Amino acid sequence: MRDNIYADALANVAEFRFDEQVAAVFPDMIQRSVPGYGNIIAMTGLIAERHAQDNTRCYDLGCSLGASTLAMAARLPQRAVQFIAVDNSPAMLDRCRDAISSLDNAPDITLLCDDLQNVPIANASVVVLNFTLQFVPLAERDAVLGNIYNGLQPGGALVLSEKIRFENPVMQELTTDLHHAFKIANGYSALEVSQKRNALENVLIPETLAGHEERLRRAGFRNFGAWFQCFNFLSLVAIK
Ligand code: GEK
Repeated sequence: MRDNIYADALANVAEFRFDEQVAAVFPDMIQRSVPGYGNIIAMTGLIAERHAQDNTRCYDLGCSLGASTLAMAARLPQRAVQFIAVDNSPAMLDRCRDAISSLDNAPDITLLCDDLQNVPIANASVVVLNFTLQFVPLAERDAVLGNIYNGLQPGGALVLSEKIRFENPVMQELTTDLHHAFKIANGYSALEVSQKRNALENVLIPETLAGHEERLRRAGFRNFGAWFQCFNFLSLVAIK
């Protein structure tokens, strides 16, 4: 289904929420809004294949419709890993459950409808945070990363993908403009781009690459780096 949520002029643009309306159009919305999304999901599967250890867990925090979990599961057939997919949006999780159960040979995935901050991470070899930490209040992000570090097995990997901002104003303006051009090229109107930006204003709080690196270090990670970037969208991998 095509994302037309912000196509008509709205008298009041409400704060963005992951409700039924968004869940219904989510695959189209994220493909047309996040440059590199398809690559990041596919490579998440490859990273999981490299780092998953038997008799451990692979977590997908903020799983939406389960794209990252399914990419991991596809690369890890017949492996003794448990997949745990978490999202606090019931609309997303219902659709995720339907999508998984409609698959032939559906992988065994535990779905948790909860705030990811309530989910203890234990015996993990892979943890994925694909475009989710950006929605967690800033003051709570250190605890999320600490929880992940503590729950990872040695050799385990965290994939952290985020929209970022730049300290350098020229780079900030350039990447913002290019991201908007990407959305226009994908069929969104200038009105849709601007109303969506307003809806996300206080909901999606991007940080700089340096901010993410400092947090990873505070959490305990010593080995990490960016493996993908397109404009102001970045993915990091951190190894325990
Ligand atoms: C993908 N990873 O397709 N606890 C649990 N879930 C949360 C929380 C929270 N505190 N905050 C937000 N979410 C997915 C895409 S979308 C990214 C992730 C985007 C959930 C929220 O309900 C939504 O489903 C997801 O995180 C973010 O690769 O829409 O830009």
